[in-house]
Amino acid sequence: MTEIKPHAAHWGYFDAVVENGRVTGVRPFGPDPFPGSLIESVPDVVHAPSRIDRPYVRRGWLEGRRRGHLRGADPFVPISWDRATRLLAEETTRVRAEHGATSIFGGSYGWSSAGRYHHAKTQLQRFLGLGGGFTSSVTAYSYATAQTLLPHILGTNEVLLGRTTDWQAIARNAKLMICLGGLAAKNGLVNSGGAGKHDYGVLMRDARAAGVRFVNISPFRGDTEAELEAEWVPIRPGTDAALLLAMAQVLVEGGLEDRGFLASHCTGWDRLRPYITGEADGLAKTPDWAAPITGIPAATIRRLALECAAKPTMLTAAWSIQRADYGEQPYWLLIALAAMLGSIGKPGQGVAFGYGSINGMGTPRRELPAVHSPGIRNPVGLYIPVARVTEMLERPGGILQYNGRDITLPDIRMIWWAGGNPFHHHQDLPRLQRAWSRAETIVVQEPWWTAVARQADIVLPATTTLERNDIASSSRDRFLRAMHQAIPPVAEARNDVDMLADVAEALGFRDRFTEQRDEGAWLRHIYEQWRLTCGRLGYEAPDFDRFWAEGHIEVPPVPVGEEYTQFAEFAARPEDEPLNTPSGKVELFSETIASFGYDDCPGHPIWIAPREWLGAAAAAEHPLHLLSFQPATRLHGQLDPGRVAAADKIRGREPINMNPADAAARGLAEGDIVRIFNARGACLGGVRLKEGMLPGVVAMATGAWYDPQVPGDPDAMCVHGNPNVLTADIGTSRLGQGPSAQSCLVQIERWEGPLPPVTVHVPPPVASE
Ligand SMILES: Nc1nc2c(c(=O)[nH]1)N[C@H]1C(S)=C(S)[C@@H](COP(=O)(O)OP(=O)(O)OC[C@H]3O[C@@H](n4cnc5c(=O)[nH]c(N)nc54)[C@H](O)[C@@H]3O)O[C@H]1N2
Ligand SMILES: Nc1nc2c(c(=O)[nH]1)N[C@H]1C(S)=C(S)[C@@H](COP(=O)(O)OP(=O)(O)OC[C@H]3O[C@@H](n4cnc5c(=O)[nH]c(N)nc54)[C@H](O)[C@@H]3O)O[C@H]1N2
Ligand SMILES: [Mo]
Repeated sequence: MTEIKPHAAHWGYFDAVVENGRVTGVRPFGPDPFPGSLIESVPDVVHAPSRIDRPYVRRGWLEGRRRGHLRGADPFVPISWDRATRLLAEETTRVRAEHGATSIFGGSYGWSSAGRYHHAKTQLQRFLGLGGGFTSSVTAYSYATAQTLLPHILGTNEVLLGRTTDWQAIARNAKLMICLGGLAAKNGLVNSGGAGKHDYGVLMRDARAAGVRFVNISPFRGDTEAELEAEWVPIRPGTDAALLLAMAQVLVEGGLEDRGFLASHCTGWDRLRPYITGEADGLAKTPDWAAPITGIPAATIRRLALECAAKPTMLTAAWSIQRADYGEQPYWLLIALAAMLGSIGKPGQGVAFGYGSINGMGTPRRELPAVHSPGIRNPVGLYIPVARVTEMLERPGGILQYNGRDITLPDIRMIWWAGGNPFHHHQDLPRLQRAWSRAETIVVQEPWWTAVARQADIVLPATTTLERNDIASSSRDRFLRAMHQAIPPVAEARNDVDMLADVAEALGFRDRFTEQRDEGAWLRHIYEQWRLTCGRLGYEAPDFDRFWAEGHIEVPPVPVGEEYTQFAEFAARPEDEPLNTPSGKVELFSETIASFGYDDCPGHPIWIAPREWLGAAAAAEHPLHLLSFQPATRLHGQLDPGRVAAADKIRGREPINMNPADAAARGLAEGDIVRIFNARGACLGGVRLKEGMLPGVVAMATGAWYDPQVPGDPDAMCVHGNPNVLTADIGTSRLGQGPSAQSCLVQIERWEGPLPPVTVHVPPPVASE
């Protein structure tokens, strides 16, 4: 018997085809003009050999090898759910009693699933919060640096997360769009909370058709698709701040800056201007100064600056630009450039971040919230900026400076992770693995034997979304999806909520955790809460039963012509509609940031050479700049066991994009297996030649599951191609403390040895007690 079940994922809505209790296929969601290929991997991953079939405990943990012991090599002992529940209740009680609530790290960063109720991290944090508290984390790997910076400068993070000036406004008003990092088509395959309509590509092509000229400023030509007919301006990674300063200098030299706007809408121009002209430090930031830094000819810099001043211009940067050393600076300077052009708040102009980073940025939409899961109360106020996890483990009792605060780092004894994979997402994995060993007990909830599950002491098998009912929803998407359970749980997998509810019961707070609602009652509850809010905002959503039966809701589109420009009110009436900054204006100099006294992020934006870049002395030994970008064939590590990711690999290894000249200089050809290395680590990859890569720059997608040749050895090579064995783990600055994955130098050589097998897609060794 064949059944069709409505469902959704971060990579799109789909119908699951179910035969005899198995997902055997998918069908794209009707209204989606471009469903993308990622849904094709769904049946493969749901029934993958790497699914975790039952709870396990690391044998070394049972034998007392805990704090100080490197994880990843010991076999796992299968245990019952009852025993797992008992162990977890005992361990949380013991750790809290002996070391206090802050010794449990529950930051648990990660994308988890699109379903808003069974959201693993949210449920884990509710559980840990109700149980007495935990050390948490703030900000996201995606844009941590900007999230911390932008409230100081523009008083909002909407310019980063949405709602931003929409594509309709850009198409109708702008004539030029400058895109740092391009507008990569593959990034639009995805949206957090699900994409009902992948209209990202359609919208930018419409803008092109309406006459917007695109400029792709990026080391990679492929960061804009051919239809946009963009001018490609190759730039050395990590040097965007220098380019923007030189464009600013051209404007000042020509008297082209909008002095009226700078006076009425900005503060601090008097501090930034002398830095640009060189009056402050004796170094004018001219195009001739920037040319050798950026690799962009001075004439091109000058031409671009003059064109911006002559035409209605939208400025944007990909989120990747701030996931790099001193990533605060290019973002702040892009805002400064928009301020100098006086374009902030003008129809379809100004500045916003991430049009090329995710589906739904700039999609015309009403201001409606997303359905969200129940809230979290953490009685412990302690948190770290998300990407400082290794440092937290390494330096208990130490001070971490962050955004004007001094955070005393906790002594972590227990790590509990659900819905994220630090052995995918974190930088310098060899260093993380060493720091990770400081915990006494590590708990991981995962559907698959990913690297983080292999680095755990207690492994809890979670269901996938196909095995439960849920609601997919995102404020960046006009659709809402009923996710119907398609199949029974695979093997002994259980829902995250249910496993936590059982531990809560053993600890005496089950009813407070579940609020005595089951899955059905929770879905009805969070939906009806959302419907109430929508009603107040002027949208009448159908009741829950109708929504559930029909499988989705489409919120009516914004009428054509009703375009949205962010900051329009502020631009028109700065006195009455001030920004939420200390001055009420755009802060080109921030007294607040200056007061922190950070030399790595002073009071106005500056050029600081990255620690690792092509201009650094270290480039002599490791002469290639490695960019690690978001994969076209997966969502991070998710879907890696699926057919789409497998088809793209080279002899099972992640491809590394290289300019043919860099390959030839090393005697390499398309399809060769190479070893990519630096002082931090090494991995294998497969050569893919790309004419559109700036020479000296190589690029590898994230997400091939970390597969050390010797499990448990932090110095072992990853045989599969996870770039995070190579990346540096340093906060962008003391302000943002974001990840700086994009600042990374490497060398590449042919792999001469026999090709080690990739073993990470089958379960690790199992043993008896
Ligand atoms: N070098 C480098 N590193 C990067 C980046 C980069 O550009 N370069 N980008 C960074 C960015 S922007 C991000 S957002 C991060 C992403 O990092 P993550 O969000 O940690 O990556 P995912 O692979 O999506 O991890 C989600 C995990 O949740 C699991 N999961 C899925 N559904 C469920 C569920 O229902 N229950 C439970 N318990 N688990 C579930 C999946 O199996 C998966 O292992 O990576 C960061 N890392
Ligand atoms: N298919 C797919 N889509 C995704 C994701 C996924 O895993 N798969 N992940 C999603 C997530 S969590 C996020 S945060 C977003 C991230 O969105 P982004 O951060 O925008 O994505 P990236 O692919 O890391 O970077 C975009 C491009 O920036 C360019 N770039 C890198 N460094 C520099 C630099 O120094 N200067 C300039 N000018 N350009 C540079 C690179 O060539 C790269 O291709 O993507 C989302 N979209
Ligand atoms: Mo992200």
